[in-house]
Amino acid sequence: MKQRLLMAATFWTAATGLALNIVTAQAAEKLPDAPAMTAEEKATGKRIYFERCAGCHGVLRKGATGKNLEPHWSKTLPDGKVQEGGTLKLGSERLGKIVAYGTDGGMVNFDDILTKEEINIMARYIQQTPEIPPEHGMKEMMASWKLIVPPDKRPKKQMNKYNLKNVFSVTLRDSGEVALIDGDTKKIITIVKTGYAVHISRLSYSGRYVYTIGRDGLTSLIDLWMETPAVVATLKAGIDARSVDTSKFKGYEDKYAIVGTYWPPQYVITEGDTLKPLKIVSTRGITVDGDYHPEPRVASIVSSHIKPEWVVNIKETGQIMLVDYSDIKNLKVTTIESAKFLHDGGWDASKRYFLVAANASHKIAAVDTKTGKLAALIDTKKIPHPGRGANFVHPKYGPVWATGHLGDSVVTVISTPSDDPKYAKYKQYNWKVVEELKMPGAGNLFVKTHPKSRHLWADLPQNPERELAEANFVFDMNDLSKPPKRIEVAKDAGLPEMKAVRRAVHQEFNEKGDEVWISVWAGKKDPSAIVVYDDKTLKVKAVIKDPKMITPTGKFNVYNTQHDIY
Ligand code: DHE
Repeated sequence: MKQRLLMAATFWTAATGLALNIVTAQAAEKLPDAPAMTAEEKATGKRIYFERCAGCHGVLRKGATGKNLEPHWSKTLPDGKVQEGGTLKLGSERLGKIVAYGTDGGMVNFDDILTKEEINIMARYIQQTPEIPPEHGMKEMMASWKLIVPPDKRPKKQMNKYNLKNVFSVTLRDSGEVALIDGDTKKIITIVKTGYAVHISRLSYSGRYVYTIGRDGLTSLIDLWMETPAVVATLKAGIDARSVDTSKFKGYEDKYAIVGTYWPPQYVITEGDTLKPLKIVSTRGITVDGDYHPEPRVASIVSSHIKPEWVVNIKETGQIMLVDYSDIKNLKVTTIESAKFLHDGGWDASKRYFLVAANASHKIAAVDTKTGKLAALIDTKKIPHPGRGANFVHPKYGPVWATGHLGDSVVTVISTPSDDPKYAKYKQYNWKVVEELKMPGAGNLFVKTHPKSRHLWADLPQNPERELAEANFVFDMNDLSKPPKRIEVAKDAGLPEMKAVRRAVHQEFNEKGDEVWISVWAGKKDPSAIVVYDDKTLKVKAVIKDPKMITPTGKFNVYNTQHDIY
């Protein structure tokens, strides 16, 4: 039986199978030429690389959470020896096997996603010199900006009868769309065209506008007040992107948006209600180790509630930037050193501290947005991946924030500070890992709870075992010593058996905090679903299915996203 991968850490940490050689500089061997490729094959390789590989290995292929995939690379070690490696050394046959079957070190297998011919193309493509994609400055952004409905032509009040607070913005990954679903009736309100494989949706302070960001950098602004909510502006902020947020501080409500891009490595500040680009800031620079990096990508961004600031996390440099938007002509940025490679994260319950995964360092970095300093760098098990994490009051340790792990079978629980005198006795635990809740395997992507819930939900979509990837695990916060209850999400969805794993991914609470929505993410051509559970009884309340609902993944409840409730 083919193993999807031994460690579920995989899809984030690819291609450890690539050989390394320690040699002296003089002994460097002559490498073969890159294999021949037709223009058509190169175009296919380029597309697949962008869709499947760039997220982990980087556009320049210098590696991040995935390995370096340049044809040849070398670096000088502290003892003066030169370490060399590269795809040319490995050759097409070996690379083809790595792409097809993955490696023990974490590279995911692609033989169930790509055809044999595509695998062969990829094995040859990554031996070619990486193309440097074009820059995307103000000229390109202005040319791409589309103001479809100007603010003065938009409604002055809500023109529909939906309970907007309980609307869910759902990523339909492979169709390049977002479905807006009425959380009360569970009916699809509308499906709007967006960028390719939207990563996240974020809300404006007022809750009127949804901002989505496609992997292709296309940012879309959706007005929920229209009779049928629709896209009112778009901006191509770059070529490859994952993050967007808005200004939430008093006096700046709905005024600005910020879009972070993987390529070019930069962020752009735009008008909040039009997406007109105002200022672009490059993130190229020096890593926490003191080396220059040409492609430090913008990972998570979050908007402060206590200052006119965004927390912008730079993946490859390990630097956390506090971007003060009170005067964007004279922009002040505080740069906080943490660890590599910064990825996703969320607020603690007080919304003073932002906790972000430095996944290659197996650490969580906590920033104090009040003092503008690093509050803590906490060692965890392998590859923390919190999504936005989960805040709750632990029966023994008080206020805590939790993260799951791609690389280990635990949910890590970290004590967080609180100004509330009733939690003063827990101060001794602050920033310590107070508990590691046992999961049945590695491969977690998201954990979720709600202030009104006593349940902590955790998924395992990247686990190699189908049965685990298709389920969710629910901890009872009143007694965390009990093993989590297993919820058979894919079975509950009532979908037919299929070749593709029906991954149960990403949980989101409704506005009231009494329902949990989980996506069943199958193949592009397979039926998918969202299963809605009653959070108290853990019983199925509804299954949302529709032929138009293709590959649902992330779900963002308007109220919870607007107020950062998790
Ligand atoms: Fe994500 C959040 C990057 C693959 C679903 N993902 C994030 C964030 C980043 C990121 C930087 C934080 C954004 C923020 O808060 O501002 N994700 C990446 C990648 O680089 C990676 C590893 C590879 C890639 O090529 O994109 C990747 N992510 C995935 C998926 O394959 C997932 C499971 C399915 C999908 O839709 O693509 C996926 N990522 C998500 C979701 C969130 C997310 C649902 C938001 C979680 C939340 O609750 O806020």
